[in-house]
Amino acid sequence: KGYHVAVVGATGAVGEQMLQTLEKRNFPISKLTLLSSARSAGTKLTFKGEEYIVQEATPESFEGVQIALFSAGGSVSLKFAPEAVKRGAIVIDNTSAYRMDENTPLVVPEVNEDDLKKHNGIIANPNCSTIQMVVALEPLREKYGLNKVIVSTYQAVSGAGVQAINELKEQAKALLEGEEINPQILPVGSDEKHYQIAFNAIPQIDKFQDNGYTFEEMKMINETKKIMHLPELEVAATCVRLPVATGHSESVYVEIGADDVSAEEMKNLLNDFEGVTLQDDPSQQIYPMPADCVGKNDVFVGRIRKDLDRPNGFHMWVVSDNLLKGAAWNSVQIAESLIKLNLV
Ligand code: 11C
Repeated sequence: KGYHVAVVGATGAVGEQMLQTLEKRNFPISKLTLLSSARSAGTKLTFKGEEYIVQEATPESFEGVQIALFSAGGSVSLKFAPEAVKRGAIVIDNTSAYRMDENTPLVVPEVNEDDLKKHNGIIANPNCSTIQMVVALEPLREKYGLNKVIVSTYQAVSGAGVQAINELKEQAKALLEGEEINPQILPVGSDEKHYQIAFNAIPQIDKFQDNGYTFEEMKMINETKKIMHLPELEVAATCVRLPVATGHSESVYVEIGADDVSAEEMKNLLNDFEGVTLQDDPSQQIYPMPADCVGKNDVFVGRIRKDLDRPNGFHMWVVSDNLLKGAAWNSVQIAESLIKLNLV
């Protein structure tokens, strides 16, 4: 017994991790359909030792599909997610297309699994940098309440896709060999200017909005309020791209609703929370780093300390594999929750 599952965007950086995660979790699949844009159609992929040929997505591709995992860009989701729903599928969409739609739940199972019950066919998977932050914030919200969050991110290039990973590798090699580079992809493929990412830091992820924040920063702000059901929460974000292949890091400053909490209590609280691995022992130089988190599903938290001026202020360092908890694993986890809650 299993479900007819479709993966849309199967050849992308996230699609690859979706297939690996479905395989690792032994997700109950009776039939698997792999879809992509016309450009990648025909690619051969292996799942559980069997070869599959990726097909170009059309409305008819979703005939009989029960669970459709989308990760092929917002325009593909806008075009095909309604077609999949029309044919009876539940869509878990890993793009920003439906995240802020008020009829679409935006879900991180550790935080707001119950929102799945209100779905109308589409469930949105949040932005990677938002997901890892809300997992680290949720135990604090539950116990003390949250007043304010200020986050600065240190994000990996895989968030911008396979081409960005290749751009980092090619630039690093070229620069080490004293050759010229010709940036084409980062910070944003469709923007006018492109900058060196190897041996650099770029304080722009996604396009600038009229308010001076980038779209990535606004995603972190708006999605956090929606997922946590805290429309009044004060949130500010600065998002920066680093020459790291995979694993987003975040420096998070948070003000909670209590003044008398020690760093030790905070560490215990986070340590006990499902989905969090605490790595915090300055005496042994233990703290999370992206290189250690690649391939793991958890959110890693360390460097927890009280603010020196504000009695309710805390600082922490939050790292996770952006392609797993930030994307593929959170999507598959949503699918597992849907099965557990009898919603599929
Ligand atoms: C990045 N966070 O690191 C982006 C990628 O809205 O799902 C994820 C884009 C999204 O570039």
